[in-house]
Amino acid sequence: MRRALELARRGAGRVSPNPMVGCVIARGGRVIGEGWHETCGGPHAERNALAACTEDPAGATLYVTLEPCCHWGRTPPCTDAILERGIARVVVGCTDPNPLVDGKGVRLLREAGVEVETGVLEQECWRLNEVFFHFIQHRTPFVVYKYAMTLDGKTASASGDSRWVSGEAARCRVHEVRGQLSAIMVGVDTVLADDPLLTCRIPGGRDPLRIVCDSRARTPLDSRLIQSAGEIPTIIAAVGWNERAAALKKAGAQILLCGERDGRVDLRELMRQLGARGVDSILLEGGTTLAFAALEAGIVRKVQAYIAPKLLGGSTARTPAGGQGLARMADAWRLTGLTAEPVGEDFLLEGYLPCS
Ligand code: AOF
Ligand code: ZN
Repeated sequence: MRRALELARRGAGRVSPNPMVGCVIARGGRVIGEGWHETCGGPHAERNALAACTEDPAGATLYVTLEPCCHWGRTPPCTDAILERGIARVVVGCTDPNPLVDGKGVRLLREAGVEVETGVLEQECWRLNEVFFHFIQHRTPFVVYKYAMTLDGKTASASGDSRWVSGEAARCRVHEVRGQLSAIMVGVDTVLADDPLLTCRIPGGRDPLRIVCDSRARTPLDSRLIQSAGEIPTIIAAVGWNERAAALKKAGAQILLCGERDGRVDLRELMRQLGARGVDSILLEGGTTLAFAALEAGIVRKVQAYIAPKLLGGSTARTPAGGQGLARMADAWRLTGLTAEPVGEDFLLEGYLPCS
């Protein structure tokens, strides 16, 4: 399964909106075929592995990171291919939450007499396609709330200096993530304070769609975002039409009108609208107010906190999420599946929040 995971990753950036899937066929501890899902619309991992077999796979074991499909999509069902070639045993990483599959692939194989084992390296297999799995179930973007802070929890000094909290390796990693997710979202206060460009600045990287939560359409016409809106798609999410919105539209931005909640953009509605446009993932990058609002609205699925080995102090120094905050410790949002990983001189802590 580890090898199948490795193979699956080769599909990165090529299979979207499909999941990355890898497959290994083995007999008696010997690998006789390998394959992965290479392009959206192309054959699935199982069919590629079966086609690559160096001997007849009848009676062999097939390891696959995702439950084999049993439906006709752009390609025929993998379960048919598995049965036709006489595979005796199938080992599955995680279930395919696609409502067209969702356990039916495993059931069909079992009913046909194939021995099926599920849940092998399940967490790794699930994480590999967390965006796909979320989007296919909810049709709203998978939101990653990312921030960098000092070990004492500050995102800037008391005087407002924030360049840079984290080291070069961590900043480089953020650009990689920007290239992997569909969109990046900030609050208008971040645009007013930092005038960010929000592009992916690694060689060969792809720029994400840029979204500004800007209820009153205050994004300046001369901001770097709007100046580049002709080349890089830019959405201003506002609550009503006004002259500024009209001018931003003329300058190349798309204006998305949403309902209002507490004087701000209704984030849950915004997520539904973006999902309907096919935006499957968002990196939430800035604004302490927006961060808290996003947590409160329950739209955040994953948290990525880069922690720098630095101390700043300062009772007025900014922290990652501001807003009103929660009153009681017992009500705190609790992450699950927490992992920690050194990235250069910093640590990256990642965890998940449940759907609400
Ligand atoms: C598998 N193996 O390698 C992949 C699967 O339009 P299609 O035919 O490509 O079907 C896409 C759906 O098939 C996708 O939404 C997901 O549920 C599943 N992907 N399944 O057995 C694979 N890529
Ligand atoms: Zn399939």
